[in-house]
Amino acid sequence: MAAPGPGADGTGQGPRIWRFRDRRLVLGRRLRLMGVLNVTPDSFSDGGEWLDPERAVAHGRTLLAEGASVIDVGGESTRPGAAPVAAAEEIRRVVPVIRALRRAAPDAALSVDTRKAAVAAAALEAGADIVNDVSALGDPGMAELVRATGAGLVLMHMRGEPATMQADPRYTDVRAEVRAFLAERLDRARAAGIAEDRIVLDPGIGFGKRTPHNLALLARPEAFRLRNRPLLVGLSRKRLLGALTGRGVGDRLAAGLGLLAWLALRGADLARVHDVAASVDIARVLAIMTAQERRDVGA
Ligand code: HH2
Repeated sequence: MAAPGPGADGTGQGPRIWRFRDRRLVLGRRLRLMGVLNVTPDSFSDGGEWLDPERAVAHGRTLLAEGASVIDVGGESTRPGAAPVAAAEEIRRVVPVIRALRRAAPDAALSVDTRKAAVAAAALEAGADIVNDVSALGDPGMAELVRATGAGLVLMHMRGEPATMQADPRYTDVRAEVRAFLAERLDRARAAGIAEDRIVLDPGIGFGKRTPHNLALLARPEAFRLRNRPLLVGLSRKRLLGALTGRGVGDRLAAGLGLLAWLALRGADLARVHDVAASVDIARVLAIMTAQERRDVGA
């Protein structure tokens, strides 16, 4: 059976619109990229690189120029074993960068990668549009904040907490369990009054999952397309790529692009990556080839 291509999801329903604040992103035509901008001292692949706000803003602008559809600014590492960061410190890290990026790129879609409603509130106030919440509404204040501001929301699956999530994660049926979790959080968001078209779903590669779990999730990303919402997958430079190739964190570009191509062909809508320029080229070429194949089949 042919893999579902960009715009297809097994139900044949695309394009999909993602709304956030007064902006929107049309998804489903080709894989779009969310560029990672970590302003942390300890992120696993780029920790410390963008700590200086001026350098961070310049890098964000570069990612936009390379074709990122969203810039995701994060002030807390959620890598396995990471220690939690206080809200005040996270705010100190992300707010100046978001404010400056908003000024520099008034039309850009900006997200804040945080689990804390207080951080999300400060980031939205500074000009962010989207809350990328890897705890999927774990903070009781988050849903109301997102509803009241009209922000976009990423709901991601995580088993446990970053500090301990890789200790011994077990699943009976990882796909079914991740899907059920996302369905429950999607219901929770809708019950809180968040419009469905603000929401994107993410199976959370590497968050409380071992390699066989990650591979099972990646094999069928369409399993997580609930209510025809867009799908985001984060893979850039992750440990999984090291497990598959034996390569260190600085040497996983080709492996990541291979998985990116797979996701594009399976109809994922967004990928969260560090290496935007190369990813944009792959997404473009695959979209062109998929369209060509359709024309040939239709001819
Ligand atoms: N992965 C990371 C952080 N945020 N958000 C979503 N929605 N999906 C992901 O897969 C995801 C995410 C971890 O990657 P990174 O930001 O590179 O590392 P760190 O957490 O160490 O800052």
